[in-house]
This record gives sequence, structure tokens and C-alpha cells, in this order.
Amino acid sequence: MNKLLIGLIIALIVGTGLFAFFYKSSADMTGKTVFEEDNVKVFEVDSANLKFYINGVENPDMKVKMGDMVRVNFKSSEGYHDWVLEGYNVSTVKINPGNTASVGFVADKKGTFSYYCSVGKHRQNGMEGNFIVE
Ligand SMILES: [Cu+2]
Repeated sequence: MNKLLIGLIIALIVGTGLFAFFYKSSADMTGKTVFEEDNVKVFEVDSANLKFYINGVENPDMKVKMGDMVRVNFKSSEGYHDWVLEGYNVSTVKINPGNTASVGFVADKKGTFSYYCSVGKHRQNGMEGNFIVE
């Protein structure tokens, strides 16, 4: 009787272990897919005439979630510009018209930060917007 009981307990432990192992494996795979699709934010930012544009919207709010992997693909349609994120120590190189530059980083601080162009007085003249980490 005791042997049967011990056998049942061992079977239960092994069974639970196997279930946990396979459950964890599938959960990891699901987690990775979600991570790739939902935790990555890519922005296509254009610049011209002392303004930034995303989909034609002038100096738009750029919203991400805490922990997101952010990629900014920056382009200049007119003028010599860069894209700098204050409070994050993140910036693209300065580019001439027709060129592109990218920068990637993890949004690891919550809050509202200014993005701007650091060339000359471009920031004061209108090249500034909000980058919001929620
Ligand atoms: Cu500029």
C-alpha cells in the first residue's frame, strides 16, 4: 500500500514537472512573439523647414510604453538636422538633405521628454516636440 502511494506521488511529481516544462516552453515562445510585435516601436521621422514630421503631422507627440525598444529612422527632406532626445542621451548624427540616420534605444524612463534638433537655433525656431514614455 505504501509502495503504491509512493509510486503515485512520484508519478505526480514527474508528471507535474513535465507539464511545467512544456508549458513554460510554449509560454516562452508566445512571450517572444509578443515581445517582437508589441514591444518594438519604429518611427519614421522626416524634417523640413524647421519642423519634424511623422505621416505629415508637424512635431507630433511620439508615444511609447515603458520598456519598449524604440527605433527612430530619421530623414531630412530639407535642411541640415538631427534628432535629439533630451533626458535620454540619445541622438542621430546630423544629416544633409536627402540623407537618413537611425538610432535605437530602450525607453527605460517614464515621463515626457523633449525631442529637438540641435543644429543652430533650430530648436528655438520650432524643431521641438514631446516624446512620451507611459
Ligand atoms: Cu535642424
